[in-house]
Amino acid sequence: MTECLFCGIVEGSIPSEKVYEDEHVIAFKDIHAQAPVHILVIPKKHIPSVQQIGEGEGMLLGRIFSVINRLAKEHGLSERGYRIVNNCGEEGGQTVHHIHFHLLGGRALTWPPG
Ligand code: D5M
Repeated sequence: MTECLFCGIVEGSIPSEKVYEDEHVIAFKDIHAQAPVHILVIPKKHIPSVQQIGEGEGMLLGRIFSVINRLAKEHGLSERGYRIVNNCGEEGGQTVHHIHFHLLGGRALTWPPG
């Protein structure tokens, strides 16, 4: 069994509330939701963080952002606006070391973040 929590979700050995899946990308509800809509969008491929994105990963990133766009529409966020967050490394607040993008919306979000 994998030691990576999100690889476990990809494999199905760890349960999740999936809202999207294709060959390369999955999206599921964040277990500690910080907004009415809080979805994590991840590549199935294990990439630890933004810092390990390789030259050949452009297509995958484009796909991730098109999934985010689709999910934002499906969850009624397109008109209202929303936030996409990536935490990178210790001081960036990253706790799960499999790259993921938070899609947050459904309330007025404040800035700057903590
Ligand atoms: O975000 C990691 C996020 O992962 C954090 O918001 C909680 C979420 N999380 C942790 N475990 C699970 C499971 N099992 N299902 C769904 N969501 C989960 P980071 O940016 O690394 O701080």
